[in-house]
Amino acid sequence: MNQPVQPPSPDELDPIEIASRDEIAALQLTRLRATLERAYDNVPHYRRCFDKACVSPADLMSLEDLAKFPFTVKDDLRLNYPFDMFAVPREQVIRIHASSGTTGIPTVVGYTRNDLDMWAGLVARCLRAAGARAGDMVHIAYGYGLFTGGLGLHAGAEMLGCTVVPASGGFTERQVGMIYDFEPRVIAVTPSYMLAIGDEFERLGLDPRRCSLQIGIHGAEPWTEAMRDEIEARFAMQAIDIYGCSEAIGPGVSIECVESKDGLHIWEDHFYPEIIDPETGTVLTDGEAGEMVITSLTKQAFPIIRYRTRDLSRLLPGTARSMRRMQRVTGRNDDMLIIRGVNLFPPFIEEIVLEDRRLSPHYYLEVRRPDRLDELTVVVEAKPGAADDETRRAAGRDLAGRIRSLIGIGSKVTVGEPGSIERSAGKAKRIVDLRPKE
Ligand code: DLL
Repeated sequence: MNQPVQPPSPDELDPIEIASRDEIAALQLTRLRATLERAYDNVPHYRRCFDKACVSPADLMSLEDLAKFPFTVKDDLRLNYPFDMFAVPREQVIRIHASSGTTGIPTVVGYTRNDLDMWAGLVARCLRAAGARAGDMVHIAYGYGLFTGGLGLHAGAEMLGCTVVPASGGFTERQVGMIYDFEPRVIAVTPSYMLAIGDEFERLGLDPRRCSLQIGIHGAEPWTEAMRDEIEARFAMQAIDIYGCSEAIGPGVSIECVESKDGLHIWEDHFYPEIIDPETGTVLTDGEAGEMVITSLTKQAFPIIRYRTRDLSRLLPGTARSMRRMQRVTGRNDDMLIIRGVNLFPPFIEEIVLEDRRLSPHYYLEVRRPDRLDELTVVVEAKPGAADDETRRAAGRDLAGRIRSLIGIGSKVTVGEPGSIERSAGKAKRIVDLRPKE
């Protein structure tokens, strides 16, 4: 049994978390107008794009009018590298974060003092929704540095009044030692690195189920319900999904509430979410699946208008809070593989791998194109009790069979020995694309 975690009582919440939809919408409209004006008046890129699309902030009469405004994509940030997307003089920017991306030019984001306070407040709200409270110890194993994960969680946990252990990623044996000695109640870490920490517990002869952790705050990469079950079973704790991207702010755009764990409540007083058809850009209605687009409502240094995250999700009505939920991200547009015409995201494979008790959740997908046809190899590890050659071969055959019958594609499967796949201390790399570049 996982340890029960008490959710916050209504009087512990920010009033807006349980405000009426009308109140939320009214606040959003005022803030959205101010954000469009701030962007238009202070960021030449937005002024050019709005002018080109023949829209001005005055055209926003309702929230739906946002659809008239142009999207922002990652390349816009690269073209304005490093600081041209800032809406305040650089001297007022007191923090920079950046993500490296795959193309070389990083995308840079900036924060005023107000932005950092607002962000910390939102992350504190997230931690509270996950069941953390003042006085808890929080072990942070997201990377510190230009990545927003470590410092973002750090400031929020401090604001909530927690004892923060800024462990950062890596040195897994030391992580286990600190968890064992300090007895934190909460850990914040990518789901894949949580599993690596679990493996390390076992390698050291310790039972992760008996450790002090009751709440895991997991995000920064796609993961599945099957992975949640695996983490919760191994650590006897609540594994909570947290979402964010640096362009929107970092971690803290949305999180699941511990009492419902039914999708991630988006903090709609600070972000306006839309789901669009990734092909046409049309705004879809709530409930329909598509690409998440985020507009910031309160950021000063780096207002972001209709940012195409490339994350696939859908918007759902509020439950534990009045703010809408987003469904767990099922994948990223740019992580989609098309194998002989079938669209495939790594989480599909993750679910199938985790059905098999002989296989560990450490895996990646290798794609080659030997004869103009894409070929998929799933590289996965056997669990310690199932590592002999024969069991591994049988598990590989079965996995290939399940992939063929559930997804409809042929694949090769390599089942390696336990520990054979390199662990990442941050976001796991799920795709190794060996196809020739076009
Ligand atoms: O990953 C911020 C973050 C840090 C979120 C810690 C949660 C926890 P970036 O490095 O800019 O920022 O990467 C953002 O990561 O567009 C998604 O593709 C992916 N991502 C983030 N959270 C989740 C999640 C941080 N819960 C990109 N589920 C996003 C699936 C996620 N994917």
